[in-house]
Amino acid sequence: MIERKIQVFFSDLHKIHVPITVFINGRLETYWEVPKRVINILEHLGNTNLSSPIKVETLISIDEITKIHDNNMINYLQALSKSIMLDQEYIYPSVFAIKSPMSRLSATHLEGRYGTYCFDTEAPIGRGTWTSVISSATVASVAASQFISEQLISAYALCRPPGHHAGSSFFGGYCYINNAAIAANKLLDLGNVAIIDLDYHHGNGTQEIFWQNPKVFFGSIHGDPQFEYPYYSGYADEVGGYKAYNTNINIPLPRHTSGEKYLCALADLLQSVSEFNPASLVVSIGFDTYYDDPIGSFQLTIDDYSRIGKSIGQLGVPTLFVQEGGYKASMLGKLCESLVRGYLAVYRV
Ligand code: SP5
Ligand code: ZN
Repeated sequence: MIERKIQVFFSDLHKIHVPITVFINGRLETYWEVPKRVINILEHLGNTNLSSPIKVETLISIDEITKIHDNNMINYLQALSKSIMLDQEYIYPSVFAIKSPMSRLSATHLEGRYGTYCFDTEAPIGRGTWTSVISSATVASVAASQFISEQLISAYALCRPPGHHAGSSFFGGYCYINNAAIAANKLLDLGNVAIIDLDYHHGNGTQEIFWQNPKVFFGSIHGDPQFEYPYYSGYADEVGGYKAYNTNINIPLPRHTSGEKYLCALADLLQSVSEFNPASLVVSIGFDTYYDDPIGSFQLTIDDYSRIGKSIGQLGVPTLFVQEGGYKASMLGKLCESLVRGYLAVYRV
């Protein structure tokens, strides 16, 4: 019997990004995107025979990031984060550069300029944010590099903060840099790449980044933006730019979607992935589809993640999982294990 393991990559530097609150509807609410999310997954996997996680100690250069993101936005993120004192609280944007002809889209005041790039009040910045964000992108990048060099059939980038709401020149929704996009861009060395986004929220950033790229397929299953964040994208009629027509698929689902309904949607999406015939697959994995997640509304159970893993594994395409959301921190290890076991159980070379 072949030993079936998954190569997991992580960094400890995520721990210095610790916002406490998020500003929604005039209230300061709990910031669910916490260090314990990654700590729980690592601890849990450590107690299984599924992986010997690799700690990433380096940081990629800004040049690596600006292959995906606008140079000005990245320099701004760094400058703003570094301008914050060690003992200072996290800061939030309060003025947003909407698309009015009167809008000077890039203000000059450092804090005032926050709303040039950030589209909501859910991506606070503190002193540690920059380093954490770069470490998260590095985890994705190193995972993709080793995936290529060691011809892995699976790997797991345990990224934090998440990335799928960050686009080429915008960020928000707990995300700053798009880790999955950085990984996918590297994986293009192997041939066309498919990204499927299984976070509860639409991957608006990833969709935007590859909108005109016919070599990268993007498909997302998520809470319908008619009622769910991020509201402004994720509708079924978004099928890709004119250079990449029909390489983008959105499957919005209603509140309270069951595991059974979710798996039907996933089967449809995977059929399209299969037709695209990618050399590799990136799965933006969010566990905020779990029934007990504090912000999601879907009804998935622990066993459903094993079924998701199996459906993905049956494709037979080497797969890099990239961690996105999922906020029931104490359950994330178990949900992750279920997904990975499902995938490894059925994958055939
Ligand atoms: C990466 C990711 O999953 N980002 C998610 C950003 C979601 N922001 C919307 C949060 C709204 C929380 N509302 C909570 C209502 C609970 N009853
Ligand atoms: Zn999410």
